[in-house]
Amino acid sequence: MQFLHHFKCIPVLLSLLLLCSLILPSAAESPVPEYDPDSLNYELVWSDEFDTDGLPDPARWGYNTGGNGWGNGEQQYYMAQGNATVENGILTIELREEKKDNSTYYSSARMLTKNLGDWLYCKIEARAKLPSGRGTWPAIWMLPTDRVYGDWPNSGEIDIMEHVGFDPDVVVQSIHTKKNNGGSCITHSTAVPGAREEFHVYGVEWLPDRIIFTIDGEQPHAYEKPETAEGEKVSNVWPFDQRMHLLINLAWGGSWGGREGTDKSCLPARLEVDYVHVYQSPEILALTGQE
Ligand SMILES: [Ca+2]
Repeated sequence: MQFLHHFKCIPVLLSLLLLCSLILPSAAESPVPEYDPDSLNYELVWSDEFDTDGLPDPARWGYNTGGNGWGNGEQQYYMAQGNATVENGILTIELREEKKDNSTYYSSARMLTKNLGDWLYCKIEARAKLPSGRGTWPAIWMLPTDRVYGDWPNSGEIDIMEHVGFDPDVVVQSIHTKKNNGGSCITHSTAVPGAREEFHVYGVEWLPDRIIFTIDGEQPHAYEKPETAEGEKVSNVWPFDQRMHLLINLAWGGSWGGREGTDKSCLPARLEVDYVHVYQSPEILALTGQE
């Protein structure tokens, strides 16, 4: 308020304020640094080739465990051990029907790199072979590590690969934000013939102003940081300026995977992953103060 006392004439003040608003970016809209997306260099910063037989490397992977449906009415129970194994260079997450005390349940695994691998702007490539069968719902995806803008969906979600068994060989890649989430998320489906018989590379390139989805190096879909309306929070449509981590899981049933029922004759079902590569660009790290 001290500032005002230097001006005797309100029209002059208003003119100056208008001029400033035209020249200066709004503080709320952190400006996107200038870069050439076609000339970025990338360096491998995190990877798992799954080349050591046994349990997945605990220095790279943790687990979410339990069964409460995971917000989608999913039927599987996620275990910390026994459903995710590495053999012959491949990570396998196996979804099984289990019998115990005359009751039946479904076991699987949900692995995540939270606090072991967390990145702000990166390129991820995961080479994977998807399971078959109505009710299977594998995913390779990202969630915010610090939930700076609040709980889901306010801090965002990036789905690099989702596949539901009732819609075989169709890979779905999506963005969830506070404004667009769940059934109204921003999503794109791509036919990937042979996705359940052979390995394909599913990826994302996450930049300060766009998220580019990839499949085998093609770019079927991109989400550009939108312009925000007057008074709308940037984080409502672009919470993607905070670090995120990677998740890999195989769900059973639920609001989407089980939409057309489940057929347990497909069990055990397997999601296989040959490698996960995470790259970051030194140029982007420098531009965003992460050196
Ligand atoms: Ca491998």
